[in-house]
Amino acid sequence: MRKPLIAGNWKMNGSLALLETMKQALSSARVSSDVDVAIIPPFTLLMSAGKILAGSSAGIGAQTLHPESSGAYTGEISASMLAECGVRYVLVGHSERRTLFAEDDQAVLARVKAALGAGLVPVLCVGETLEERETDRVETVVLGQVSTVIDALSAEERSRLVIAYEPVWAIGTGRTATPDQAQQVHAMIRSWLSDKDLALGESMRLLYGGSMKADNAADLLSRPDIDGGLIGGASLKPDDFIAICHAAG
Ligand code: 3PY
Repeated sequence: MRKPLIAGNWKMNGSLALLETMKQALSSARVSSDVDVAIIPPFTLLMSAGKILAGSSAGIGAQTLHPESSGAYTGEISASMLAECGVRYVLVGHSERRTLFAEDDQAVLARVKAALGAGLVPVLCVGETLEERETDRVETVVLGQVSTVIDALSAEERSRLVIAYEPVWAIGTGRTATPDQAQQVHAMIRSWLSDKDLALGESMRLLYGGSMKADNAADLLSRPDIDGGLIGGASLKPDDFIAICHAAG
């Protein structure tokens, strides 16, 4: 009943040429309509992505946004600007934003609210560092990040959110959480959501991110609480990305 979502986070990579190649790959791959697909390129490619990928099965996402709607924020982009580019999804709280750009939980919440206000689907990224895992703080950290956002939203707003669990130690490192480790955290998040609101727990899409690749996707995606993937490096390789989309559906 939860439709899988496979989203490719290109980070500060990609080009017009890669968009064209991805479009060809997606149109010949016949990805199941039971899977949602998203391409999340850098800001500079968003307008072109809308045109190049129009007619393909992929939605467009952005990697971040500013919480204000307009103003003197040199270099920043607002939710309504993203919506005007045809963007559907926006990542919020990716660990690279949290650590490299000092976005704390309140900054993340402000961005989630701005995204929802513009009709975008926020993909809230949460996850623990290696040190937090090794000191048994996975639950405190992950549920802390989830609850800061969920507790500040209305039921209707919560229903429009997607959550991505991305253990920080598995991002860009080539290390992946084992399917059991990932499933355990996903089940913990879902159980917390269900305690709050049973329907929310049952309907919330929980993606796994952190070095998901063509050769480990099927195993991760077979777990009951893993509803898709937020794909880093493998999303830059059209054949690998398509293989992951096929593994989801
Ligand atoms: C990764 O897999 O490296 C990611 O950060 C996906 O967002």
